[in-house]
Amino acid sequence: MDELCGAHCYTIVKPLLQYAASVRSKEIQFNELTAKIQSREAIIKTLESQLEASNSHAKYCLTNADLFVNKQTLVNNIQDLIALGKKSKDQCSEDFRKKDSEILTLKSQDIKNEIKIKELEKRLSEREVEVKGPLSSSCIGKITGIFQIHVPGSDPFEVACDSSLVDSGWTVIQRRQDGSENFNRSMNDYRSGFGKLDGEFFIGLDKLHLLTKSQRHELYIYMETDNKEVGNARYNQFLIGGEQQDFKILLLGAFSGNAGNGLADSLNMGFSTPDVDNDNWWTANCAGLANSGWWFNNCGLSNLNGVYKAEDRPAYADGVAWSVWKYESLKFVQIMIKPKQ
Ligand SMILES: [Ca+2]
Repeated sequence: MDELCGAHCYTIVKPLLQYAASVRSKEIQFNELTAKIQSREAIIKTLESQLEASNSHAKYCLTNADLFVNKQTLVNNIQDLIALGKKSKDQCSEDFRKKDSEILTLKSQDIKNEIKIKELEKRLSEREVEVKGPLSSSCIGKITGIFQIHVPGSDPFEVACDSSLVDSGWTVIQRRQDGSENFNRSMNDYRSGFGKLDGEFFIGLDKLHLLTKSQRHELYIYMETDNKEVGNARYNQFLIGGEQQDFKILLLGAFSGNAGNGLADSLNMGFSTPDVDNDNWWTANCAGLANSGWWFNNCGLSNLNGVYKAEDRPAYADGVAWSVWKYESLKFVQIMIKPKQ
């Protein structure tokens, strides 16, 4: 080059040539570097690919593991349930045994309680007797109303007490007031009694016998006419015999009152009904003619169980009669007894 260019040329060209040589060297270096980079990039891609593959595998493995865990959990749960079921069954049997035992205990307790209740009721009843005294045998001390009394020879029974019509303590044995009750009845009905204690009724010959036999009684008959006239007949003794004596009036004692002694010929007479003739009329039955039950003689001066006459009240043979006082069928009658004090 020195020969071709001489000194002058050399001075100019030499730096250019040196530069070109330098550029070539750089190009080589660049190419080498580029190749290196490409190689690295290829490696990176391979690695990335491997990594992805690895991730995918890991995921698959993870899913399987999860499934395994889930399956195991399910198996465990089922085993738990089976165990629980078995335990429950055993527990239930045990519970049933316990319940049976408890029921038996309760039943036993219940029986004990029942006995205790009965004992307490008995003591309460005794206490009531202590406080109130024994069940009353009459209406003495009672206000007007329905009360239970006890008379020897009978279970306690209810009676109508009247403490307002005359004075206090009367036991009502018969009442007529509106014709609501039929008094044309058999001896059986008159023996056991009929009607309503707060309305029209007859107490019954059996009770009347027991009451008047239990202690000495007096008799009061209260009567009202259609014109509101008031009559009374009072007897200071009253005793009715038993069935074997045909429920005969055994005692009447002394009479007092403004209505006359309508029972004068009934003393010592048995009770007659349409089906049982105990009267003194040999050829007929007064009770059958009067459609009533009463202590008829031949036939007599009274018939307070006669047929109730609602409007027209002449004293027909079968009316509610106390003929020694009024010759008409009465509007209101109340027959009462009271122990003598
Ligand atoms: Ca007769």
